[in-house]
Amino acid sequence: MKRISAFGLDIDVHARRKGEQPLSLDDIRALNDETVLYMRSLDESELKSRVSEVTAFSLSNISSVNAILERHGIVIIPDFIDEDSINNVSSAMANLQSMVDKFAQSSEKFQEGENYLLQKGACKVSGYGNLSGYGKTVIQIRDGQDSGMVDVFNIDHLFKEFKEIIRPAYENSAISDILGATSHQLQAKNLNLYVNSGITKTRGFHVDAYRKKLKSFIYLTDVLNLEDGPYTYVRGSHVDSAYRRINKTLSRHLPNRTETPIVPLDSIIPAIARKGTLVISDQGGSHRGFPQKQGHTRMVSVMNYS
Ligand SMILES: O=C(O)CCC(=O)C(=O)O
Ligand SMILES: [Fe+2]
Repeated sequence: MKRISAFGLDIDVHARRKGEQPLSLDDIRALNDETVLYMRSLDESELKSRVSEVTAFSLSNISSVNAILERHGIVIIPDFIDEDSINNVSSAMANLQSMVDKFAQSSEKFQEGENYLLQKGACKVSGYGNLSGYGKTVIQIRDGQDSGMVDVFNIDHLFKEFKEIIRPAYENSAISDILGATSHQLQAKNLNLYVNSGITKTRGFHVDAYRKKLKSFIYLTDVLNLEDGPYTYVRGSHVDSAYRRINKTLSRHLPNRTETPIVPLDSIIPAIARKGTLVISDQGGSHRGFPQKQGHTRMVSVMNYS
């Protein structure tokens, strides 16, 4: 900081004006909240047309699916698994939901069984590596920016329906072909599940890392409008751009270096889609879960690759 003296007074040239605050997570939240309001102002046909820009109606043409993924950083494939398969996992989903509800209402911080650990926040196990390598299904109710959202790590350890129906769907050779065309030798690893029930505040736009990182999601419930809390992606944000550089630079001033609140509004795509839809997404681009309306539930399975 440069100091100059004049009339016997020392003045900081770069001093903040009175009342000016350093950049904080509240500022990031304010920008994200405005973006949410903008999205809510769009009509249904505009939202539909955005979704269609990144939709592939068949998996059979691998190169066209791959072209969408490479160009936009996301591809949406409706009817990836059939209704019967989803119905066959629905009792597991209901069992899980009731385990979570009971635990959420209890005063316990964690609860452990032979095949599972339930915890509030990261009170027993923390860090992605430890959670995904725990050897049991870990069901965690998040605190912090997505308070109340439930992550289930390795859901296929606890529920055989996920092992017998959902994991094999991911191991479908068409997905390997799509992923193989974009990244070499990706292995399906942890099968996780997100449960959002009336999560009205969610973390804003962020990248998981500033590099290519693929995840694929299968919707297990219908996500028919913004109120259901669609996975939301900024198309084209996975590659270098002015937005990406600005976000990267500003987030250096935050405790969390992966927040990306500055996004081109016309490129935001809420993945509004029916259950059974597959979404393949490069998490190196800006994305978030859209905040839900009270009373709405979303369940989505997530395959991680390495
Ligand atoms: O809840 C969502 O849809 C967003 C999840 C997310 O940020 C992620 O999977 O990296
Ligand atoms: Fe993320």
